[in-house]
Amino acid sequence: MQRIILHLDMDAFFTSCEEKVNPSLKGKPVVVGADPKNGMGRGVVSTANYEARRYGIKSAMPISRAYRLNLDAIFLPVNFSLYNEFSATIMRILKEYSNKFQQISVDEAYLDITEKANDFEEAKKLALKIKYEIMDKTGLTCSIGVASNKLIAKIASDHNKPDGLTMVRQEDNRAFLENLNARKLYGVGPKTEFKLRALGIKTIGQLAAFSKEKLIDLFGVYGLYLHLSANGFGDDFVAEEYGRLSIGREITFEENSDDYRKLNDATEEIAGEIFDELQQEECLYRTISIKIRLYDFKTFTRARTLKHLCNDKDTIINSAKELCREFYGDKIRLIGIRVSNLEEFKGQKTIEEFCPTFS
Ligand code: TTP
Ligand code: MG
Repeated sequence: MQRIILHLDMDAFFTSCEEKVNPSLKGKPVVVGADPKNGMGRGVVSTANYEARRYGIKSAMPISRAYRLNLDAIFLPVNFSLYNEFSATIMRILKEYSNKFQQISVDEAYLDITEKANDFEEAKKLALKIKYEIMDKTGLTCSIGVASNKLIAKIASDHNKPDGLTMVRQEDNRAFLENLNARKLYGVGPKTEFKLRALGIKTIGQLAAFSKEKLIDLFGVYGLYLHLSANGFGDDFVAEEYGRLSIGREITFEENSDDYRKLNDATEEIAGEIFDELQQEECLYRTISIKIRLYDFKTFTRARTLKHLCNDKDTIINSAKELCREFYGDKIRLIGIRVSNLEEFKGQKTIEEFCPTFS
């Protein structure tokens, strides 16, 4: 049975949230990234709004480079709790449209709407309704792709950004992909692109027409994947919704540090962000883990599982600090904290109500 898959991706998500809560930013080039220090920091760009992208500023670029590209851009630090709040509203809206819902990242999700729309015309109406509802409830725009599988739906949502809606019927899969750069295929990065170029392949159409056997010879199973996806075949399974498995954050220090106070400060900062997200998601946790990366990139993880589910910030901080103690005096490059073994709050107000044996 042919399925109808919808992929939604918010437009310039982090900066759009910032503009929504601070409308004076609208129309100006805005860049969100860790440690911005007005463009002088050591962090990288998380995202840039479309005005800033005109200057060539993009995700993953060092902040210092973005600053050189546009001295007038406004640089903002990353405010995860704000984006999580918007994200939770958006995901709640989406879940109302289908229980076959799969959240991929903070601003991106798939919906299987086969049972909600008889054909692509109805699917288009549904997609527009989703766009209007998201605009109405959050004031943000998104781009949607609707197709017969996840691969094409994702490429389609990116096809006409921002505020786009791109429909690709199954019979049009090949034509839609024909002239797109092979890099648009999920999993094709710079290395594969380089190898494909050496074979004279630049577009997905050229990849589709290339010998399947030769691709398998050169790339193994991945070659078969390349052949099938270039020809428009892809996975169309959207799992029924399941809860979050874990919530985590990391901080890379500006300079490697053996100062335990810096480690403790970072622990408190990260724990605060994780706690905000736990509250957003209405989750309790049982396991706290830390990740420590040393100056030479040696990486260690340690974990503690509590007897009971827990919902407070101090337990995250205290457990993480205790687990970190082993690394006092080491030159540390990165610290990460994660809580897992999550369970939904189920409406209870306090931990005592949820778990009467606690305390
Ligand atoms: P994307 O959806 O890739 O980008 P975007 O929403 O900012 O812009 P677009 O309109 O092109 O979809 O990522 C969603 C958010 O994830 C983005 O706003 C910031 C964050 N992010 C990073 O922190 N680092 C990254 O390298 C990327 C790509 C995204
Ligand atoms: Mg996006």
